Amino acid sequence: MAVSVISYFVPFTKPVARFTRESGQIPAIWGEAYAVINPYFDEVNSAIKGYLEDKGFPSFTIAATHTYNEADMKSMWSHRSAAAIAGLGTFGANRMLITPRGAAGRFSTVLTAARLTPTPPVAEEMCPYKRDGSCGLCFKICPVHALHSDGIDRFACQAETRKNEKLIKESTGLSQADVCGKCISVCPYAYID
Ligand code: B12
Repeated sequence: MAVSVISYFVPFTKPVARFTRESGQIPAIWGEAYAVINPYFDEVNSAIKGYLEDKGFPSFTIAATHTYNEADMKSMWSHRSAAAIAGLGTFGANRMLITPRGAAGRFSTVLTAARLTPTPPVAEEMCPYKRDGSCGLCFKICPVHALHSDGIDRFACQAETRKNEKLIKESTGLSQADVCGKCISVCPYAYID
């Protein structure tokens, strides 16, 4: 039985985090970061699982991505909700979780029967729009107007990420880079040193 949730964040570097807002080009560097990190999540997760199971605690890993149902565009597991509950950050208006190391990056999760001490949560509201209604840059930059204050059109967002996947494949040969990242790159907290 799972007793603890291990949630962790891998931030992108500053050039990756800021790339899509400084360039009208396709987000190839963002796509590369996304595609490169995915197999590492499998490695890191299996190392965590192996370590805990050697100590007698059954553990279970959850894939970083492509875990969702195409019909409703939802996954059975939300890495960012897990991360929020684990105390890693607060949600931005762009629906990304903002951590003390920024929002540009990726989350993963391991469930374990080990009883672990929780990390103290990030208490401060990071997103300026959520704080006082200012900023809102993420709504303005979305190329397909998918992002609104009351939610996201998941299908419009996915159409954009799939369009970029095709363009990235044609220009760099990289596969499975279905990305965008504009709504993160304009966030004042995309990257935090
Ligand atoms: C399906 C999916 C998509 C779909 C739908 C996106 C959407 N917003 O729903 C598409 C293909 C469009 C997409 C696009 C993108 N995605 Co995406 N996607 C996922 C995936 C696989 C599942 C999300 C999901 O369905 N979860 C289940 C639903 C029920 O939960 P949820 O969407 O997280 O929303 C819940 C929370 O917001 C929660 N909530 C709201 N407020 C609060 C407050 C508190 C305190 C708590 C606890 C919870 C909570 O309530 C919501 C409903 O239950 C996750 C990986 C994963 N398994 O988590 C990545 C993930 C969400 N994607 C990610 C990224 C980076 C992107 C893109 C930037 C594309 C890219 N890689 O370049 C865009 C950004 C779109 C956006 N602004 O949201 C990252 C987010 C990283 C971050 N910093 O938060 C994730 C976590 C992948 C990862 N392993 O890191 N994605």
